[in-house]
Amino acid sequence: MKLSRRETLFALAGLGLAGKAQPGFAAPASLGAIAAEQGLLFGTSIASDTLADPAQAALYRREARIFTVDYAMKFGFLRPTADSFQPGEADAILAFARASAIPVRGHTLAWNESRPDWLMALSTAEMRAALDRHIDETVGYFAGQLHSWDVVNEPFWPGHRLPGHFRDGPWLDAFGEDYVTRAFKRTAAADPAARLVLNEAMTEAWTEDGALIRKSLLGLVDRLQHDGARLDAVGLQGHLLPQKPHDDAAFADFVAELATRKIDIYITELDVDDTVFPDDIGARDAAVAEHYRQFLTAVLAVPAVKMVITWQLADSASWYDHAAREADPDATRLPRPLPFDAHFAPKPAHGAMSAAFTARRPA
Ligand code: 9MR
Repeated sequence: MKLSRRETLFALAGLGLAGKAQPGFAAPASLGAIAAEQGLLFGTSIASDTLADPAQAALYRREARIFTVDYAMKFGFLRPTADSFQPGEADAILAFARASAIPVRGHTLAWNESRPDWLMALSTAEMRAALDRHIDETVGYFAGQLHSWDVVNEPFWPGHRLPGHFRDGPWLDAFGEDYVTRAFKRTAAADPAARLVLNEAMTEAWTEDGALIRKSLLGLVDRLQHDGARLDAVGLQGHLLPQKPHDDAAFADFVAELATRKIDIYITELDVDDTVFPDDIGARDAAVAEHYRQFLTAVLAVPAVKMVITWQLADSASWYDHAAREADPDATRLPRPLPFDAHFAPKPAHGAMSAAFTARRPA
């Protein structure tokens, strides 16, 4: 049997040797393995295009000890029309993960931004029924296969100027603020084994909005616990924006305050926006790496932080890359927000992340 180079890489990946087969660089130890030595779970989000590219699949399998489904479990993706349910891509990701014994996080059940047109045309009573049915059916369908669910995603958005700083959208319209507790209780009933996570963005920003989101999030955790809903972890996304004010030490204090609620903390969508860094790739990669190092060093000092997940692993798979190409198909300055480049070679961010993981004292 003669194997193509891609097939060879694919086969070697199963032995953990894929990096060594690639010319031009020696594979460093995997981020997942380095993190695991400190009792930390490292992983990445994943979409179906990764499964279609054997070299990329090998990279993801080698580096990650947990996956989050990037978009294939979102409401609008699973239910493009009122009566359809299309779990095919999510099933393919689960099968890929299962073959390597990598646990998977479901993302996400109640997010006011995933709202197909058909949903927005429903009456309030129909919308309520749609959320209940979505949770019962979707959580039931994947029950027993998931490590955790991001039950509610991004509940707050001060820009919408609503009471409590809640994000506007169908679920808030249908149930008011109680949609959050309702979603947690229904998810717990439909899959008692999955850990239940409240996921939020922008908590790292030291801006007026960031402060409002942090305060509102603490209040929501208290409310869920008061309402008797099971909450296992809070997910802090970590889409780092160097162009905005930030304070890693103060952020770590906020994370420690959250952890006093006896919940775990997951960093769920880590990446670094490189817009304001130099065009020169060496200088840009160094600046991105330093940003990762400082953020992770601060936040990993909090023992409740049990997991770090990047939003994809390779620059070419990043939502920043996709957005840049959509804005300008001929774009030459493509974003470099992640630890691996478009050829799947490790970047300085990889070294910075390894160093921050290694420096963490095991809990
Ligand atoms: O990476 C996701 C991208 O493929 C989708 O088009 C987009 C809209 O559904 O969502 C992206 O992921 C987002 C995540 O679900 C929530 N936090 C922000 C992420 C980046 O935009």
